[in-house]
Amino acid sequence: PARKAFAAVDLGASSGRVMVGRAGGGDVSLTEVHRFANDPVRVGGTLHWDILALYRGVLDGLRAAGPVDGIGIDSWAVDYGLLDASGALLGNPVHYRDGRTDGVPARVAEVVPDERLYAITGLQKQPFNTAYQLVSALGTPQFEVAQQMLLIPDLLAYWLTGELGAEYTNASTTELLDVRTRAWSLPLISDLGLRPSLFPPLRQPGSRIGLFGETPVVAVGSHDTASAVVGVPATGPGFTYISCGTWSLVGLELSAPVLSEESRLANFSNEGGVDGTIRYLRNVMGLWPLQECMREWSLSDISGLLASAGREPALRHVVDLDLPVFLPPGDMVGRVASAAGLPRDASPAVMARCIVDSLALAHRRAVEQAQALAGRAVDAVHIVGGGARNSLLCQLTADACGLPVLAGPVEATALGNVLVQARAAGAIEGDLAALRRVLRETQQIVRYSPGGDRATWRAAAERIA
Ligand code: LRH
Repeated sequence: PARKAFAAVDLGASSGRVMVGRAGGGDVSLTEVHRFANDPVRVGGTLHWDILALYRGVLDGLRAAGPVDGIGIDSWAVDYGLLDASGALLGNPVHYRDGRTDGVPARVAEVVPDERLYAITGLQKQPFNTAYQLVSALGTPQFEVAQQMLLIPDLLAYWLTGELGAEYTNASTTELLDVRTRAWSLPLISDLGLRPSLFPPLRQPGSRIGLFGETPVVAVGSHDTASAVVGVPATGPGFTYISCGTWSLVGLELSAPVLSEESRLANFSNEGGVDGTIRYLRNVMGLWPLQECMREWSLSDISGLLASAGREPALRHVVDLDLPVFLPPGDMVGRVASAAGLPRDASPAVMARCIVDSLALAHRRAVEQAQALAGRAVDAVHIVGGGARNSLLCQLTADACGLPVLAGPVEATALGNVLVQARAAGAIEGDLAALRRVLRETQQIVRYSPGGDRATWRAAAERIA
């Protein structure tokens, strides 16, 4: 098939980019054409996304991309905008790290017990799930007049095309979708006191949304993690992935959800993947604590910091990064130091070492739990996303898990976005295995063999158990 060009819009928690991917036959390549900051803004005590600045970044990027055969948009999950009856946006979307959902999960559990919520949705319990955000908005003037709820990529696609819809993989993170029927759960929506008419019809990755000018806008795995999992260059089903950036999303690709009580208690999520797969994964705190510490130290050179962290003794200070105390922004240095028993003015190298060691331990725990809960053994761990560039973290994750780590591509999300568009446009053919073969043949992948002492890692893992 002839090569075609696609624009991949990929919005992350700290920046957005527009990439142009060229794909055809057995080849895919990417060029970044525009990158812009994503700086949240606190207004009236609430942390918001600056959605119009993001939309401007998207428009500038699409202009820089020039003529393309398609446009696909992905972003972080769970957050949304509300539209009024005329289609106008009601207020700025709220950031999922805002505190407005404090106490909401407990209140919801009195109406819909956690066991029932998990049996229906299969979703991890996170205070920022869309369901909890919407419940926290109940009764506000804005919510009273809202007619439609659009997740972030669906909102941007609506502005580009005028078409309303909810892409399935991202909708699966709302905690309002039935994991078995893969449709909105109307009983759950009404038990939560929400109006079913808020939720637009679902659309599947690969379907056409509409036109922006003359260019088709195509639904991709619009949840960034869904696109990242498409972008994992795995050979068979026996792999674990870690989509590592602000978050580490650690898990398996399955054909059916795991809904056991053990799975619920371990807070594993069954999110919707491309081609009907289930992304069985756990949210691990990821590079967020390190990014926040760097912001507080006014440090921007991560490779220098990691080099000095690499010279610090291993596993001296470890913390359980999955504790909810690390979720919100603000005084991350103080919170990590106090959890680690370090002085607040410990050197950045010591603190960074503590965070990276702790993240490797959190990866180990999630990799082991995923296998045990799903009853599937794996022989390799794929790290994709920005974290694949962090060789200290990749090596420590290999050591901690006792498994080889295959690192790369860094741009798995944009590649997954482009591959799904390319397949819909007929430029590439085949199932996920075929798409991944293209990645193995074209992308750089670095292998880290497990080293270190098993007993030392086991003992360290017990310190955060
Ligand atoms: C990663 C991510 C993750 C969600 C979180 C809100 O960017 O989409 O999968 O849990 O953001």
